[in-house]
Amino acid sequence: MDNEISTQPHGMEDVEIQEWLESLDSVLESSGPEVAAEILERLRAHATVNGIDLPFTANTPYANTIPPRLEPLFPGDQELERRIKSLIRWNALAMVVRANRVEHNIGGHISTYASAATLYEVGFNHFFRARTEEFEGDTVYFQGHASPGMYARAFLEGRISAQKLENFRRELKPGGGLSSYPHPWLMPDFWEFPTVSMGLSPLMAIYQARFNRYLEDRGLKPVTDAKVWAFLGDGETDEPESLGAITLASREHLDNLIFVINCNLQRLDGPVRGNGQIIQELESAFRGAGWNVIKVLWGSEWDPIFERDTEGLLIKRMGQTVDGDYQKLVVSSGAYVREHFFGSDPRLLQLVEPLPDEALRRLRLGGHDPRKVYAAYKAAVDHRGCPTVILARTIKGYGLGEAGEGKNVTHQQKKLNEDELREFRSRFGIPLNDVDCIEVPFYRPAEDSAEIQYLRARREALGGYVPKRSIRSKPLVADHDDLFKEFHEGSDGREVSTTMAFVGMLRKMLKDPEIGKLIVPIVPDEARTFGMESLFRTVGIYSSVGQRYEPVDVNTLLYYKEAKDGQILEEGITEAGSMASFIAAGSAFATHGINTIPFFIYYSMFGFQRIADFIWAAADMRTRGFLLGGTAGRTTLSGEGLQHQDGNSHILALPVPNNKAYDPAFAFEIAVIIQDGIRRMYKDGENVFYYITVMNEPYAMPPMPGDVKDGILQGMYRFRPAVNTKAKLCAQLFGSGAILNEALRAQEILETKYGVAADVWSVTSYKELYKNGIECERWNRLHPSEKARVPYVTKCLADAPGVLVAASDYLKTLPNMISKWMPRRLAALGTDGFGRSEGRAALRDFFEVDSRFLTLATLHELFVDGKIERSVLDKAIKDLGINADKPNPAIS
Ligand SMILES: Cc1ncc(C[n+]2csc(CCOP(=O)(O)OP(=O)(O)O)c2C)c(N)n1
Ligand SMILES: [Mg+2]
Repeated sequence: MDNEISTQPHGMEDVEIQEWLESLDSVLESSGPEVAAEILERLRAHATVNGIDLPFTANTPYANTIPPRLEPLFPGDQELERRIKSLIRWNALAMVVRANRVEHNIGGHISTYASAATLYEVGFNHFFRARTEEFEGDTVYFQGHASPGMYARAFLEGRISAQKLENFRRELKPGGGLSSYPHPWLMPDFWEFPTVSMGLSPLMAIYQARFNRYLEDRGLKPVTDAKVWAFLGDGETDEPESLGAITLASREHLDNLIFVINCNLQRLDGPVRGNGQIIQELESAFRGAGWNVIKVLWGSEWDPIFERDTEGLLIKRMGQTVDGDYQKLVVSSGAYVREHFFGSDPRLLQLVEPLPDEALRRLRLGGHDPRKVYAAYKAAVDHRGCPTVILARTIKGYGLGEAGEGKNVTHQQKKLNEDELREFRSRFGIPLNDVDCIEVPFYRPAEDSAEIQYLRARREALGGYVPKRSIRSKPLVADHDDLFKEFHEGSDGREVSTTMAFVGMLRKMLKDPEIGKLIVPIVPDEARTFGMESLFRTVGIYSSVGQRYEPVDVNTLLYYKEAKDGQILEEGITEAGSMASFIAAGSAFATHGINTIPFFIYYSMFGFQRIADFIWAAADMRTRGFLLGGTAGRTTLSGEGLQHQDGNSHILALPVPNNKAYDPAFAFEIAVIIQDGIRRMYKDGENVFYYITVMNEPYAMPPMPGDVKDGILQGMYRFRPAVNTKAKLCAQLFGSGAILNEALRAQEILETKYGVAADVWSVTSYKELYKNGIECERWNRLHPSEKARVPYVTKCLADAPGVLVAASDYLKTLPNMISKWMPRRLAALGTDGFGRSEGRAALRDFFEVDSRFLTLATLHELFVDGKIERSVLDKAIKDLGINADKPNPAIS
């Protein structure tokens, strides 16, 4: 803070600099900014050619991007808008304070909205257009922790009752409450996008904006000027997802996308960059990525001071001040600011000489000045050719005074004492007396007050209220029996993988008259892995610019065809980005009223394991569609090793309540699951989405053995009963996915070598069986005098004789979690442990899930039941070639 500022590099004369500046001014005046920019660009090139080493910087000075002379007129009634905003501030604060008075530690945030109120209010009064019959509307991602402000506004709008506000964070109260953050699952008529897991919404917003273009380019929706707005915290930008896709946005020229970053310079614990400048850091990142950056740093009160600063001293001083100092300065007294900021140079002091200390203290930051914010938004909305980011400087906890303004603890401030409440009330002119205000009542002016009338009129002019979620798509009508029938027939002995079978279905679905155009295949650079390259040619890869080059393989049948109306979203190596596309496509039934059906196929290990939080957000959003975990199974993906071989995802899918997870073995199973899924989601409007694992192991696909559709969907069915119905030794074998074939082989070994008659079941979904089991248990507990419900597993196995043995390519937990609804003890085999770079046979030996281990496990269970001698076991271990002293795969 105490560096002496010099403006004379290498002894250059003031007058010389002045001349250069004056001539630029005159160009600006006579020929405009474009010519001035051209001259500067030429100068830069000239300097470089002449050996002048100009340091690279993507930064502009620490000043507002839009100069006052280019600011548009503010179109609103600024005084009324200020009063409305003050009321919202009060009610937002009241929600949190009241909630915490009733229930200590119920939480909530005051400071985030306090800093962002102007950023939102300018949007609500002038920019955010609602979704209407005629216009699709703008899409707004609200910063999660600012939710009290959105609720408080909806309260003034008459959309949320005082009782609901009273029950902020108390959703289970009679009459209902409000969820802490934006959760469409919890408030499906209000919130559209879950944003509170920080970093997700910026990435989702980018892909949403790109998906909007995709829908337009494919003729699924009209071309409009609808915008996607994403409001982020500056601390949030540290999440890798936040900035991870910004180059996609510029590459795709997404001028329908606007980021507003609330730069209050603070996060939860303290400053975002105490020793640096987060705004400058973000500016260079975004400018470097090709975004239009608009900095809104200083409020109107600063304009005359800058005008007096003909030497550029002030801007230089601002550029040298670190955020830690700024955090202190903005909440300090005028005298302090004069001494510590302007006092570093007598010439700076002179600039503010006419201003009394009180005026110095009141110099607003840009993000708190509606005129500056309006100018930035207007420029962003009008900007063409690339996305815009607005970096708005604000104060965290603005208006809280001693209760937290700009303090490091402010993020978690939830309580104000009486004096602090009175001060806040006075500062924002809330019409409550000294006694009433300490009760922190909600305050809504009369319906016919100027404030309410204005607020309603503004929203009416913008098409209605925001946020608001509604489902505008019409249900599908066809049943698609014909589409899926052929896959019930089997492959006639031809060896195909379930992935190939799925791709065959996808190809057919793409041709369907009803759903063909709605299918959105999404792939993160793995189409060839899954044998999908034929689709490149038939439906094309989406590219907003078509194909500007002749592809190297143009003479081949399956050339790499990019097209403006291409249907495949080939996202490149980004599972997170692909998932964001999945979310955009799978929620279009609400966002756009379009039933797009996404099929996102990826390396299964890089799904739930890598991007689980996006999947959780998709669930919250009631996203529809199909996630396909390709190359799935710990022992079915050979060669790749421990980072690729997935024995986890069906476990990781368990916690997602509305996700239906299937591990099918055969083509007909997949056909049944997908057909039923489309019906549930797009015809019946169920809020579910699917996870289906598909494998790359080729084998003959059998025909569907009778009508087992219901069993497939419920999670299990008897695929191949034992031949010998009179055998003394019996078993039930449960297999899933590619491991089902091991169970079928074990069935033969057991029958021919050990006289054991085994039925083989295909368990298509342990998750479905588990959910059904716990649902029955719960119902029975709550209804003791009614007829008990019987879990589906129990029903299936009611008359099934013999010992029970299960094997899957996933952790043993899966079968174990349903064993309690089985009639007897279950032996579970699975693939707990790290994978190996090996072939399938060796892997199944290593993980002890092949037909030999299934046979041994069955014999062992029979031995435990006293049905066979120990010697049979000893001999079997030898005969089956099992190494009993091999390492334990679970821990090696
Ligand atoms: C992924 C994730 N990590 C951590 C948190 C917890 N958290 C909530 S708000 C917050 C600080 C937010 O700071 P900033 O993004 O600057 O927003 P501000 O409130 O300052 O506007 C943190 C760490 C979260 N919500 N999400
Ligand atoms: Mg912040």
